[in-house]
Amino acid sequence: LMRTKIPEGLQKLPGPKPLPIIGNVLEVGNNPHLSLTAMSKCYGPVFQIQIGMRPVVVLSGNEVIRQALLKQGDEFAGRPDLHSSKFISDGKSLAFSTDQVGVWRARRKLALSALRTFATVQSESSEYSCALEEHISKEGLYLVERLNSVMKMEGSFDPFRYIVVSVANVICGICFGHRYSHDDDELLSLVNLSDEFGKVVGSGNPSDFIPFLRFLPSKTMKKFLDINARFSKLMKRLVTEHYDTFDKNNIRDITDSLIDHCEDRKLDENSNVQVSDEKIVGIVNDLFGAGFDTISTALSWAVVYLVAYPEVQERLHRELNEKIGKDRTPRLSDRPDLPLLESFILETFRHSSFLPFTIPHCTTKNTSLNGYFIPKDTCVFVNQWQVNRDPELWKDPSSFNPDRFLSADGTELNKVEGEKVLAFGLGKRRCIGEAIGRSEVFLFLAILLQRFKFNSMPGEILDMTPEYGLTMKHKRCRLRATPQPGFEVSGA
Ligand code: HEM
Ligand code: HJJ
Repeated sequence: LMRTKIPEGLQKLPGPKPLPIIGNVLEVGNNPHLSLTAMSKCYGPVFQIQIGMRPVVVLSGNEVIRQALLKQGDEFAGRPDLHSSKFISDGKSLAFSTDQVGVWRARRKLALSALRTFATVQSESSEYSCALEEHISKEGLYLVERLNSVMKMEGSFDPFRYIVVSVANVICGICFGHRYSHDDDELLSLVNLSDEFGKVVGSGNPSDFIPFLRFLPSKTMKKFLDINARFSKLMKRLVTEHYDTFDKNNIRDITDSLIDHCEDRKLDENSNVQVSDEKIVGIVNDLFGAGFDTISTALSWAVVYLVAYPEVQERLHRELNEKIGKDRTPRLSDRPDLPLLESFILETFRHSSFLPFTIPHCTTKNTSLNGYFIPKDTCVFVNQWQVNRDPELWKDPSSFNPDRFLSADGTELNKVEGEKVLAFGLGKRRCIGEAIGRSEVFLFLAILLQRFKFNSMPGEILDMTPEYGLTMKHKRCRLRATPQPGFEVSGA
C-alpha cells in the first residue's frame, strides 16, 4: 500500500518488516527506549517502524535530531493525533493537542510570558532573587522539617511521596497562589498517581495506534481516565475560584494573568488568531501537570543516586560545606560556585534519561531527512535515551560518573559536555519550563544536601530499574535521612 509516491532522489525509510494489523508492536515491547535504541544500531539514525497500522519514524543520534528539530524545525513541529491526547485536558492540552500552528504558537507565547512574570523575573522588592526562589526556599525548608519528623516517627521515608508534594506546592504557588499540606488527601492521591498517567502517554503505547484495543477493558486505561477526570476537576475548581475573586488591579498568579488576557483580547479586534478562553485558561493545566511530574521525578532520581553512590554524596557535602557553610540557606545565585552539584544533576539527567522520548512529534508537510522521504502527518519519536547513552558521544556511557562534566582539576563545569545531555527536547517544541526545572532541581537538592545525609536501609537493595513511561520512575523505596552536623533536631 503506497500512500505517497517517493519523490525522485529520495529513498524509502529502512526498518523492520511489520506484521499485519499489529505492525512491530511485539519488537517494540515494554521498554521502547531499549528496543528502539537497539534497532537504531541496526537500521541507523532514521528508521521507520509500524505501530498497529501506523508508520512511526524514530530519530536517534545527536546530528539527525539536531537536523530535524533545529534546522528543519517547522517541518517537525507538529503533534500527532493520538487516542490518549483526546483525554488530556479534554483534548485542549498545549503540549499534546493537534492545535493548528498559529493557535499553538499564541498559546506557547502566553505560557512562556506567564512563567516569566510569576516565576523567574528578577524581583527587587524582596529578599529573594525571584518568586521561584522564594517558593522553593520555603518549600525546601518545610520538606526538611517534614523529613525530620517522619524519620523520628517511622525511621525511614519514601522519597517520592514527600518530594512530589513539595514540588507540586511550588508550581501550585506560581499557578494558583495556593499551597497544600503534606497530608492533603486530594493532592496526595493525584500527584502520587502520575506514573499511571505516564504509562499511557509514553511514546509507543499500542492503544494510541491500534483502534480495536480501545474496546478491550484495560485497567491502565481506566486509571488514566480517572486521573484525568480528577485532575480536571481540581483544575476547574481552582480556576473557578479565581474567576469569582478576580480583580483586574491585583493579578495574583498565572491563572489571574491568563483570565486577564482573555478580557484584554476581547477588546482587541485585530488579533489574527482566535483562541478560546478555555484554551487560554487551560494552559494552567499543562503548567501544573508538567511542573510537578517532571521535577519530582528528577529529584527523586537524584536522591536515589546519592544513596547508590555514597562517595559522590560525600564529595557533594564537602563542596557545600566549603562554599556555603551552615550559616545560611543556599540560593540560586550559588549555582556557579557548586560545579560538582551541577555535574551531579547533569549526570542524573543523562544516566536516568527519565524522559526517554520527547512528546511525540508529527511532520507538518512532506519532508526528507538523511536522504529518506517522510510524508506529511507522519508520527515521529525522538529518542533522548539513545543520545544520552550513545558510545559515540560518551565515554563509558552506562557508568554513573559526574566527573565527566568537570574540568581535569575538578574546579570548573565543562559547559560544552553539559550541553550534550538531551533532556528538554530541542527547537520549536522544546520545553518551556527548562529554566524553572533546572533551578528547582538545583535549589531543592542544595537545601536537602546541606541538611541531610541520605542512606539506604540496612540489608535493602536499591532497585534502580526504571518503569517505562512519559517520565520513567524508579521503584518506590524506603530511605533514611540523617541530619548533617549543625542541623541536628532538638529533642531527638
Ligand atoms: C515539553 C522536559 C519541566 C512545561 C517538554 C518536553 C520535554 C520536557 C522533553 C518535550 C519536548 C518535545 O516534544 O520535543 C522537561 C524536563 C523538566 C521539565 C526534563 C524538568 C526537569 C517543565 C516545567 C514546565 C514544563 C517545570 C512548566 C512549568 C512544558 C510544556 C511543554 C514541555 C508546556 C510542551 C511544549 C510544547 O509542546 O510546545 N518538557 N520539562 N516542563 N514542557 Fe517540560
Ligand atoms: C499533565 C501528570 C497530568 C497534564 C496536563 C493536562 C503538559 C513531561 C513532558 C512534558 C510536560 C508536558 C505536560 C505533561 C503533562 C499531567 C502530568 C499527571 C494531567 C494533565 C515531556 O502534564 O499525573 O497528570 O492534564
